[in-house]
Amino acid sequence: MYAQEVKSTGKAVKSLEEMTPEERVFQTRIDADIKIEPKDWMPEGYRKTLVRQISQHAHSEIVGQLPEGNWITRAPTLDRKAILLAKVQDEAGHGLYLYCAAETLGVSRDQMTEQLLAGKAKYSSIFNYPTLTWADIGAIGWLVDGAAIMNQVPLQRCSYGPYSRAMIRICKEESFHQRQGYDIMMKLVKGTPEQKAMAQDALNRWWQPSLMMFGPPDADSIHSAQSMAWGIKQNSNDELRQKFVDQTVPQATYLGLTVPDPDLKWNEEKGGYDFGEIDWNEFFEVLKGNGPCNKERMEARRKAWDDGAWFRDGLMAHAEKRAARKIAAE
Ligand code: FAQ
Repeated sequence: MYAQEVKSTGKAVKSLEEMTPEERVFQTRIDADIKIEPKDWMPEGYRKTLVRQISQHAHSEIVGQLPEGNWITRAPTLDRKAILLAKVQDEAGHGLYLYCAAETLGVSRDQMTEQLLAGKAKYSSIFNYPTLTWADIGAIGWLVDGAAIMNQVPLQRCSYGPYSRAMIRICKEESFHQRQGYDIMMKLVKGTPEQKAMAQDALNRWWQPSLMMFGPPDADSIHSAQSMAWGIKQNSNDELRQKFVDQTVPQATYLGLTVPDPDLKWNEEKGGYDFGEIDWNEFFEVLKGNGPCNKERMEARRKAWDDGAWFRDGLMAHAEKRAARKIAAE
């Protein structure tokens, strides 16, 4: 259905008539909601788009451990520490499922990591912001995981089988992440005036960056039309952003917090909130590497890669020895 709608916008998407016979069979399969599996024929552009998106998604999960990792040693109670540890470990796991899904497209994890470290692959803009207080951990769970779920639930229906299956498991875990973040916020708003102020301050700083997670406005989204025609994306960036705002504003009200947007207003006619202009200049600066923590995040990843070299070498040597022993025994 989307393929048809998007094709009508005429944005870099071939009509069925313009396709080669192989492309036509492929597109017809997607339009019939039949999953594409690794050994199936696929257009090179489809493969490249998936490698780009899945690897960026994987890098985001891995880099996304850093802002919260910053608070593991300073969590206010033993329970909060255990919960945060489990959440950060989940994110490592998500990164691994996603790297595995991308590997089915013929790219190795080492290649993907090299692309990240060379600045050729991106990770989500959101992880370039600092976690200054404990309330930021609540705000990340509530808003960042909330935005991630809004974006990822439709990805469970992605046309590429391995990605869609990875997303099913990831979404289950993200729901727990979102609940734990909201729970932190609940505790803070019921605490002292200083704690409530801390929660408000975190919302003030994380609101706009969370809205940016959905990507540039539809008019500037270079990949959306083709990705929607291929059933990789099910919704446009603006559609998901709107759904996120509509879902999250009542949650802020329940917390007794104020969304930092003077233009936020319920629009009866559209059945959703109108909201103020997002600072897209800031978004593109963060993408260019000029966000508050870009350098720190990349340094951490580079150090982890370099420090892990001996371990990767050890694993390879062990695998080679086992393979040689197996051949000798045959
Ligand atoms: N940050 O044409 P579009 C998480 C880039 S996981 C950085 O609209 P597309 C879990 C985009 O890559 C969060 N770059 O692109 C967690 C493209 O540049 P390129 C990650 C961005 O792909 C929670 C250019 O702008 N989630 O949070 C961003 O159709 C808590 C033009 O954009 C995913 O990756 C951005 N926000 O749509 C972990 C979900 N937005 O590649 C720890 C999967 C756009 O040509 C703690 N990805 N760009 O150089 C997607 O759904 C899509 O890729 C979008 C972007 C929606 C992100």
